[in-house]
Amino acid sequence: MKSSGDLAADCLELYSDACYRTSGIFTIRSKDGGARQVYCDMETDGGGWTVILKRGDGSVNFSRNWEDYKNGFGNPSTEYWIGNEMIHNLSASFLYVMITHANGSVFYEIYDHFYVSSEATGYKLYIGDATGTLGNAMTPPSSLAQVHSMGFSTMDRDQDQNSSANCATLSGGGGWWYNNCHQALLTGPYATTEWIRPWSPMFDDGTQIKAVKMMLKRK
Ligand SMILES: [Ca+2]
Repeated sequence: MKSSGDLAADCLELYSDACYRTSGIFTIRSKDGGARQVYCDMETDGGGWTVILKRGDGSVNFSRNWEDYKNGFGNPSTEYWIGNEMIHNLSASFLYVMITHANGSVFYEIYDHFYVSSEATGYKLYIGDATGTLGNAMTPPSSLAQVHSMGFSTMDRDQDQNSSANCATLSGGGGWWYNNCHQALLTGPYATTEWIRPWSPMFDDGTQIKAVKMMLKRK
C-alpha cells in the first residue's frame, strides 16, 4: 500500500510526472497527510488543473456552514467543493473559471494569481489580473463587488463588508469571498432565479447556468 507521502501534491504533478492526459478522479494528498479524491482537468489549457469547485446537475446542496466549506463536501464525480483547507494548501496558482451556459456555450476567465490565506486569517483571497471570454466579475472596478482581499463568509461566519446583513444568507446560503455583496458567486442555489448574479453581466441568474468549474494550477 502506498503511503500518503507517495501521493501527488496536485493534478499538475500527476500531469507532469505521471503523464496522465485524460480528465477524471484522482487521489492527491492533503496537508494533514491524508488522501483526497479530486477531479483533475487534464485537457483544458495545457491540463494539470486541480478542480476546487465542480457543479453541473444540482445534486449537491451548496447552502452550508463554515465547517463544511472548510473541510469540503459533495462528490468529485458529480458536484463538490474541495474545501478551504485544500484551497489554502493548493493556492499561489493560476485560477481558471469555466462556465457552461444552459444553451451549451462555454466561457472562461483566467486569473494570473490566486492565493487564499489560512483559516486563522479568515481564508482571505488575493487575486490577480484576468483575461478570458466571461469578463472579469471577480475584480471589477466596482468596490462593492471586488473580491480581492476579502475574507471567506458563510451563513454562520460573516466576514463581508455589508455591515447590516450577512451576504451569504442574503444570497442563498453559498460560502464565498463576499464584499457588499457580489458580482460573481459560483456557489448559489443551482438552476434558480434565487441564484442572483453568478457572473454578472454575462450571467445574471442561475437559470442561465448549466455547469461551473473553478480550478487551480501551481505557478
Ligand atoms: Ca455582514
